Amino acid sequence: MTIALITGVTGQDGSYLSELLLSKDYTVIGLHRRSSTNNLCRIKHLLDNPNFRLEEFDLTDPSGCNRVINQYGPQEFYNLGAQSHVGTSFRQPTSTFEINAVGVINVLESIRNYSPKTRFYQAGTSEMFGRNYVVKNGNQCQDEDTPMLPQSPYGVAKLASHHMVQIYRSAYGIFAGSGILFNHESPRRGENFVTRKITKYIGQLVRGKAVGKLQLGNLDSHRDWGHAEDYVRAMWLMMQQDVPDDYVVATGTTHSVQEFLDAAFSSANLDPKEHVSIDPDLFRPAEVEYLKGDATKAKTILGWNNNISFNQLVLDMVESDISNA
Ligand code: NAP
Ligand code: G4F
Repeated sequence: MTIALITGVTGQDGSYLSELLLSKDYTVIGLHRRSSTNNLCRIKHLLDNPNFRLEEFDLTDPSGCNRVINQYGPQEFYNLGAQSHVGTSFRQPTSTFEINAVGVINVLESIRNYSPKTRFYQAGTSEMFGRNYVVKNGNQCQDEDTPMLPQSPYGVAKLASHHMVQIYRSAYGIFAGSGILFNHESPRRGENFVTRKITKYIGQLVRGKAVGKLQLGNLDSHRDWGHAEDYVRAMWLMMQQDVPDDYVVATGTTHSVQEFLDAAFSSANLDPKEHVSIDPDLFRPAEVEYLKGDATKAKTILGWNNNISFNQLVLDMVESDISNA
């Protein structure tokens, strides 16, 4: 049986990736931080699966990294753990860097020293591009060759780890690759990301439980939003190749936050103008204005495709939040 270790198993992507790997008969070791409250809600349906096990782990603890790598000698290691909120990274730059950059070095060092055949996936991000884009056939977009100029402490930390992955690949021959994933959402998305914040509020509104108006920040930025279920498939495909590499994973379409807001409210027959107000405190000190990925390389080499459209994604999230409100 193939053994995979997954950091960030309690998060959105960790839960979908665990399901995917279990469906492929992997043994999945979910690495999670000790918490004073129960944060296993996204994976509670997996806890009785005999091929799924949890181990306590923190990316900032090198000896713990050594312990799990030594204990399991996994074929694949998916590093999805991160302080993943861009806004928070402006308020907590040091811990964001510790987790998202130094934490990655901790894992790479453990693999290099104790299990050099382990294949390593790093959760890279379109946030690394910052304000940069290229123009292809008259289209503004980002691909693997677009220069990276991050605009947040989160983006800087992720770019540092992106470079580290490339160093461990070229200097030590480790099978390591970064997925440069553009925004991906789902009903399991954290509640303080803009899409889920909107759909959760709609659920409360429909059920008569909303308190006050929905407070939002910048509605003009554009994101390339896909569905997390589609994106974890790309992670797995990357680890099955003969040669490790980095890949952009994106839908190739972009929408403003305003467009997501309008689509979500209209799917519930509601008008956002009556329910939304702008809070200047929610604007970031620096913003990534425009993201639209070109995933040609992932489509050509990995055979990856996104199956779930923007409208289906919006509907999936709104319906789930109405059912669960
Ligand atoms: P998420 O839902 O916020 O999950 C993050 C996970 O990281 C949680 O399980 C969290 O554990 C864990 N974590 C945080 N600090 C840790 C530490 N010190 N040690 C070990 N684990 C730690 O994020 P996601 O949306 O699933 O994203 C997964 C990864 O992809 C992240 O690295 C993110 O930066 C990256 N990414 C996401 C997107 C996106 O649009 N979703 C796009 C590009 C890249 P707790 O439950 O204990 O907090
Ligand atoms: O939903 P967001 O917080 O996602 P953001 O900043 O794009 O980051 C996400 O995607 C990255 C990939 O590019 C990941 F690496 C990262 O881990 C995370 O998953 O914000 C999206 C946009 C921003 O422009 C933000 O300024 O929405 C704008 N926004 C407007 N009002 C808001 C809000 N964002 C949040 N979180 N909350 C608001 O009230």
